[in-house]
Amino acid sequence: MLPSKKPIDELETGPVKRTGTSSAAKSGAVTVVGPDGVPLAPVAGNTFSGLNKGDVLSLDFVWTDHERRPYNEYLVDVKVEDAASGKTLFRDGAMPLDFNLIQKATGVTIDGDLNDWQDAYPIHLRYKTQNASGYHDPDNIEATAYAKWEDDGLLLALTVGDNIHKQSENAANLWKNDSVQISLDPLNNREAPYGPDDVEWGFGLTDTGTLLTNIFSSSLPNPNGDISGKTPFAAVRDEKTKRTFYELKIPSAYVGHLQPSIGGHIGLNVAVNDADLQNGRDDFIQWTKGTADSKNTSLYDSFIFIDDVPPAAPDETAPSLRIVAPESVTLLAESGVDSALLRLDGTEVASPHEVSPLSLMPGEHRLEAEAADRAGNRSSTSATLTVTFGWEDLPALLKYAYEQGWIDGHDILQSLLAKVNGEEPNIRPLLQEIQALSGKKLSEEFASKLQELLSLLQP
Ligand SMILES: [Ca+2]
Ligand SMILES: [Ca+2]
Ligand SMILES: [Ca+2]
Ligand SMILES: [Ca+2]
Repeated sequence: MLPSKKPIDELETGPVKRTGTSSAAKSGAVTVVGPDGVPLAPVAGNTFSGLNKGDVLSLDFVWTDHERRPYNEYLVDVKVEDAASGKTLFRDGAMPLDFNLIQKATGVTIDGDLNDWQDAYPIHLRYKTQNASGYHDPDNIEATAYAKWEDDGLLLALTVGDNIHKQSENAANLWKNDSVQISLDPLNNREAPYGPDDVEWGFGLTDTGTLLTNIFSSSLPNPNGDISGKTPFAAVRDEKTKRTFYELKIPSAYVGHLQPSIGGHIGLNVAVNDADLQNGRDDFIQWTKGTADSKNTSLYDSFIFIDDVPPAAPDETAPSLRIVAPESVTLLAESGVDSALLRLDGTEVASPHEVSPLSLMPGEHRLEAEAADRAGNRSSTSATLTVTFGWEDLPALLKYAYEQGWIDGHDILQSLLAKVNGEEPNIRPLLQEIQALSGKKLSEEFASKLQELLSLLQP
């Protein structure tokens, strides 16, 4: 499969490229099954004929599985069958998709733990054409590399499968043993040999645990040589799984033309060197040619800086609502609520809504709440607010009215309280006094409310 320049949710076709290897011209058919197990339909046929050795066959298939997976790992089953004999010429049951994409980094910690790379797009170093020896043994050397960008540099992570870890060289010679080489063509101007903007860095984890960083190629004013410990780099060897993890940052401060921004392009190549038993380098594998074999940035893939925030899982949960009463009425809604509405007796009120004395007459009141979240899920709830009022509530109400200034004068308050504090409710003299004071020592509105309340208490 050719590397994709689009993230998985925008992928429309999966192009299969195959180079003829047989001296006799071949005819046949290519089938591809997607990561979800569904065969991909060819865009314009899946057969070929007259494919000679060295000929390049390219066929497009319609990509249908857009589900994002951790580390953007999408495995397809590719099969090439010979038309004449029906024999399988080629089969890779778990061929991973590669991407020429550099994801924007958020929250990456350079610690050798690649858990923070699950949203990154991979390139896989696993084909015999990528191997120096022209032969590929997955146990001997294989790698997956990821790149991410920050405003001030490029982050890279590699998980390397290697049967024996060996690194006993110094920084300048680290390439001779197990190590990683990164080449950048920041201007993407594809020069050979390296141009003034191009750099080649190397990273190694020694057998004693020392971390080596060496700049093999750069032009002034960019620094050169052994910079071990000066830039962020971590490496961890796991002997159980025979894997070595590299996590590092190439800061823009060290590479003048490295200025990542969305939609920008950079030439990038990754090589992994392997030494196992002998002193020097046994083998290496590189994404494209031009780093470990020659110094040629025109052979590099052009990678695109993207900011590909994975879409959030669809929100199908309606917001939950709760009405809390009675001193104040508060609408409690979950976060993620886009709009919420509280109605009291059909009139919209703010939440929280203070239920002040006398603002609601005794009896039942209807509370209704509605909320919607950004996904358009709606929910509603309602409650009944029952307001009670009795003779025993009058002293507190009068004191409250005095504090509010509705009763003008402490003597008036005392006079009213005297009529209320009796053992038996005696409403008539109280009503007469209220009538006489209304608009004078009692606010007209309070007097009117109080009369209304007292009339409800009358037998
Ligand atoms: Ca990490
Ligand atoms: Ca090896
Ligand atoms: Ca360049
Ligand atoms: Ca090795």
